[in-house]
Amino acid sequence: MANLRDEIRNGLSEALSTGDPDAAAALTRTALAEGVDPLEVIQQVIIPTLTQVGQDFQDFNIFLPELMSAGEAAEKATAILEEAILASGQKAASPGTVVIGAVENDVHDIGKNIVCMLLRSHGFKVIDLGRDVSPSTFLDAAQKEKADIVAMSSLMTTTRPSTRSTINLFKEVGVRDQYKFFVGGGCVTQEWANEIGADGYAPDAASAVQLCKAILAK
Ligand code: B12
Repeated sequence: MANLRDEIRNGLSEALSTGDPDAAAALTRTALAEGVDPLEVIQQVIIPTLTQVGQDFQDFNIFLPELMSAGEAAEKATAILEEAILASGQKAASPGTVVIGAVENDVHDIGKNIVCMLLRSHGFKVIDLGRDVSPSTFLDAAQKEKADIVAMSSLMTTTRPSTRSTINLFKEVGVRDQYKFFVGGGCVTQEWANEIGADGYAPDAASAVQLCKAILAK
């Protein structure tokens, strides 16, 4: 795999932070055409740039319109990277079925989408429920799809409690033990996972795949 050139790294980072989806798409395609590993683009450019954008938003250096256009540019770049990752993925027998979504009231889905694409590229059957997913939607999908794992993404302190209410709903109907529950996303930690009785937490998409594989191997 080729190295990511500084010119592309800086250009893509600039395109994301200024919210230029066309430039972001063009630079992402150039990186792929030069043989750069799509995961490298995610880890070296997309995640650090969005982290900085989030910090700038929090510090009032930028406002909602800028945050939104950065999000749109990042969505465009990750969609191109997703195609590349899926195209190169080996089609092995599925290790299991994962039902995944961004929890109720949370519309952040860039990170969840990266988790989905990596799980798919490792052969998992992934049922992506999208964003703002209610506890009952998680429950219905897990039962219908006979899922092994229910994975919840939460990016905001205000939506984090939905991870707990989702697990609680499964408990109330007496099916909690039929599934493994994983949580992730910016505002979630291992401590939070322990507190709500989830089976695991992962800080990034690559470790989410390892977590899913490890739990199903048990
Ligand atoms: C882009 C963005 C947006 C975009 C989202 C576009 C989209 N389609 O996702 C838009 C503009 C829509 C948006 C809106 C808002 N946002 Co916003 N947003 C961000 C930003 C800058 C980046 C998020 C992101 O994509 N990160 C990159 C991805 C790759 O990282 P990630 O999501 O963490 O995912 C990785 C891991 O966490 C893990 N992972 C993720 N999910 C899962 C799930 C499982 C099961 C596992 C195991 C692992 C895992 O793997 C991923 C890949 O490695 C963050 C800042 C930040 N630091 O996160 C703020 C941020 C999350 N937003 C914030 C806020 C406040 C908002 C708004 C309320 C703003 C407003 N006033 O309207 C709205 C809320 C909308 C809603 N109801 O959800 C705050 C939340 C603060 C808080 N304390 O909770 C943040 C932290 C910014 C800040 N510092 O203030 N936002």
